[in-house]
This record gives sequence, structure tokens and C-alpha cells, in this order.
Amino acid sequence: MRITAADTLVTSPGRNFVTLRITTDEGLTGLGDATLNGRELAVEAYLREHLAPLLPGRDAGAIEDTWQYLYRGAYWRRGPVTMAALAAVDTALWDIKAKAAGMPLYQLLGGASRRGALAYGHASGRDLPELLDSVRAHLADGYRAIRIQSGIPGLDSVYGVANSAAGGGERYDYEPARRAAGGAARPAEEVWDTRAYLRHMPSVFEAVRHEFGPELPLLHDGHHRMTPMQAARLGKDLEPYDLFWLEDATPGEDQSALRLIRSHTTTPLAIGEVFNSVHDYTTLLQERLIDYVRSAVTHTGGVTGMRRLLDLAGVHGVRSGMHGPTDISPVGMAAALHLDLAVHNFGIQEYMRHSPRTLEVFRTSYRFEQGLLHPGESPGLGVELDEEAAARFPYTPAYLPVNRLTDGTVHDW
Ligand code: CS2
Ligand code: MG
Repeated sequence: MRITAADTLVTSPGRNFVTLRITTDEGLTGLGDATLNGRELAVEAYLREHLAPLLPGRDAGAIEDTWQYLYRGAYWRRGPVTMAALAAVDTALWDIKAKAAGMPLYQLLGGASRRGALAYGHASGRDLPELLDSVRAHLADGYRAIRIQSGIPGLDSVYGVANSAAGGGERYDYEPARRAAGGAARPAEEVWDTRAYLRHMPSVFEAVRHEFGPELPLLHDGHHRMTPMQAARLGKDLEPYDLFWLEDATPGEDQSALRLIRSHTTTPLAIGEVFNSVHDYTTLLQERLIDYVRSAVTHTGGVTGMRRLLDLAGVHGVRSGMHGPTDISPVGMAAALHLDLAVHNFGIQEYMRHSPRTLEVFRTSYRFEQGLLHPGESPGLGVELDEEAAARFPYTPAYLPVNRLTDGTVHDW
């Protein structure tokens, strides 16, 4: 079976998505997610200008050879744009291969190792009453693990507190990428105060544990903002609340900083959603400095790249915790779920749920039942893209916010 075409599709049903569709001479097509929040057109151009022209005529089944050809052949390897583009090609080829075999992708990856993938949702609130209501809503929706993000007294807007918590947007309309006030296509700016955050968060978890008990798996995302010592302090302060994980406690590329954090706290640590290669993790994995890898199929070289990472993580007792916000498209989410079902060292799957508008464009067969996600039994990934619907939502530039400390210094968002 030969590749005959590779086309990029950009659509924006509430937020921007970049999708690659590969077509073969036997009429089979495959989809790959190439969405990089705030930098979508960079990936689309890399695909359209530099990868797509190389694909027609290639054996659609030669997935590993194509991966190596596009990875090593680029010379300039790794990086978020390159690896998201490569991910889209790889995922689309796995979609095709599984369709050709007449089976869901997870069967090609070794079959099911579990009934379903434990999902976690995002509860948030500007204040405690709103947060507790959000936890109740997620429990009512069937979630059995919940991420806790809270407003911070004295700060106007804080990462992870959903629009709907502020009364705007659709129920699942959490989208951090937006324009600044007045619609100018430039990042909004937010103000951050780590000391206020460190003072506030233990009381938040105290209240959540008091309300919902000791069993419910609770997660929290530090979102890259703390120094190693601040992260060590928060990890220690949260130990009484038995978190499932503390995520991105400090900027992950400073891998050796995790040695310091690890030496102070037993709170489990998760890192890696901004990584794009297994090589970003080597110290973290070899020294067991983290408990979960956070990468997404979409950002880590596809099914091939993610499987390689998860196998190395498994050798070191580290489990998966794949990134699954709304800026991973349903195609990327489906690919994650097939891996979640098959790999042995599964941990948990982030599942923010896409908006109804997004699901008008991407027809999915994965399901969320009793707190577990399952990719479904459709051949391939189990996702189809409705081009008519996609055309109704043209691309609009959007940027993730820029964060500043109270004195104006740019900080990690
Ligand atoms: C967050 C993401 O879900 C998470 O863990 O870190 O929502 C992140 O903020 C977005 O993916 C950025 O586009
Ligand atoms: Mg995160």
C-alpha cells in the first residue's frame, strides 16, 4: 500500500486544531494530531512544506522507517514543532495500518492490559465554594480522580481556573489560549505571586479532603512556576493530603532540580507535558526522580515516540500520565487511549473533555464510563474528521498567556 497524499487541515471549533490526513492508493486514510497550542501554524507549515512532499510513493506500512527517515533525515531534530509534525505523520500511519488489519489500534500494540484507562478531570474554582461545587460536578459526571486548581487570594486570574468557573463559556470551555482584551492577536498577561500560592494551597487541600474524604485521588498542577526549594516545600506541605501527583512542580528541563525536590518530599511527581523526546527524560527516569511521565502522543513523535518513552519509563518503574487537555485534539486523545489500554505501566489519563463544537468536527468512538476511558472497537484510531464541519470554524490566532511576577518580571506561565 503506497501513500498518495498528505494534507493538513486547520480548524477552530472553539480552539485551534491542526490535523494531518494521509491517503493511500488502496483508499484507506489515516489521521494525525499536530496541534501545538499557540504555535499551530508553525507545525502546519513544517508539515505542508517539509514533510508532506516527502511522503507520496512511500510504503504506508513502513512506519518505523518513515519515523527514522523524518527524524534523522531532518538533521535538525527534536523540538516541539518538529516532533508534533512527526507525531502527526506517525499517528496517521498507525491509523492506516490498524484499519488495514481491520482492528482497533490497541490490538496492534499488544492487546488490552486493562478494562479501561482511569481518567482524571479538572475541577477548579476562583474560591473554595466554587471549587467544591466543581469537584461535586466532576464526581457526578463519573470522574474517579480529580485535579484541583484554585484561585489565589489577591490574584485576578490563575492558571487552571476554568472560564466556566467564572461563569463564562460552555461547561467544558476551558481554554487558556486567548487574545488580550480588545481582540489584539497577542498574549494576555497574568500576574503571579508564588508566596501567596504556597501560603494558600495547603488550606485548599485541607478543605477538599475534609469534604470528600481520604480516598479520592487528587492531583495538582504547579505549572512550572516554583523554584526547586519552593516545590520541595509545597510537596512536603501537601503530604498530609496524599496527592496522586504534584505536576510540573518546577521547570522540567532543569532535570537535576528534581533531585532536591525528591530529597524533601514523598509526594509523587509528574513532569513532561512540554517535553517532546525520550531524551528529555533520561536523568529523570534513570534516577527515578519522577513517578509519572506527562508527555502526549501529539507532542512526542506519535505512537512510535510515545511507546519508546513508555517502555523506557517502565524499565525504571515510572508510569504513564499522558497529557490530555482540550488542546490535544480528539485524534491525539484517541491515540493516547489505545496506548493507555495496551501498555503495562499505565498510570492515569488526563481527560478534560472537548466541547460539543469540537465533537461536531471530530467523530470519535472512544467512551468514558464509570471513570474509565476506552478507545472503542472501531478499526484504527476510531476518529473521523468531518471536513464540512471543519470548514465552518476558520483558524483564529490565539496565544497562551504570558505570566509576570508582581514586580513585572516575566515568569513561567
Ligand atoms: C496543563 C495544560 O492540562 C495540563 O496539565 O498543563 O492544560 C496546559 O496548560 C495546556 O496544555 C497549554 O496549552
Ligand atoms: Mg500540566
